[in-house]
Amino acid sequence: MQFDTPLTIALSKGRIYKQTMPLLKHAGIEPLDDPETSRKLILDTNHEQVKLVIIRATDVPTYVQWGAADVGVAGKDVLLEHGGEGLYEPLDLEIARCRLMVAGRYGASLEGDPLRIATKYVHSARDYFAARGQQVDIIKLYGSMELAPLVGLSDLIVDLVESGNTLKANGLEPLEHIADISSRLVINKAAWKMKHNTIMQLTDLLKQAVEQNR
Ligand code: PRT
Ligand code: MG
Repeated sequence: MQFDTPLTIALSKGRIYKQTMPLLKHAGIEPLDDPETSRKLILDTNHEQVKLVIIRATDVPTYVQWGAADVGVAGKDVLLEHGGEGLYEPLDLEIARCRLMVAGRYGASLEGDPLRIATKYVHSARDYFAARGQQVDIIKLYGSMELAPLVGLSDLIVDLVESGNTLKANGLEPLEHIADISSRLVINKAAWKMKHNTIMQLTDLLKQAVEQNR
């Protein structure tokens, strides 16, 4: 495709970058550096007008919301916490799939008043237990949630589960399914208007690539 306007794409390193690359390639976009080996935060591509910015997964919606990037790729888990303000979310890229789940020690109960829940996903956890009509105390953590029930910090955790191996290795088990998670294409609302043709074309090509991957 032809890019007649500058376009900045926000991505995080790791699984999202790896799984987005083949989709971008289908759209004719290829980075000139590898973020896993380069320390650059702005990567040039084979199109002079197209740049990739490499940031933390949780920062992608913020960059796109404020227009620092025109488009981005973010996990639905991250979007649920961000709230989606200032963003369009037109396409499920069907990559980096996992499940948001309640987990605890083997045989842990979901009863208890109030239950203590340790999680990075404060909003999703609160909404889930509110819908069940259950009183909970949410303890915000930034990582290693699996530790919390083991040391008595919480009764349960809310975390992402893929294979289940991380839970198992720590003597925990999944208890309740909250949501299926995959990564989404997100678009800044102003860029969607100003750069409509370019972003529409990109979205269509990514959609084709997603369909071919099924
Ligand atoms: O790692 P960092 O702190 O830099 O940021 P991040 O964890 O947000 O980034 P990254 O790249 O790890 O995750 C980016 C996105 O990938 C997330 O926002 C999810 O949408 C998606 N994703 C898909 C996952 C997983 N699968 C996943 N398994 N993100 C994290 N995990 C972790 C999970 O938190 C748990 O610790 O892997 C562990 C569970 O995996 P299993 O296979 O043992 O069940
Ligand atoms: Mg991680």
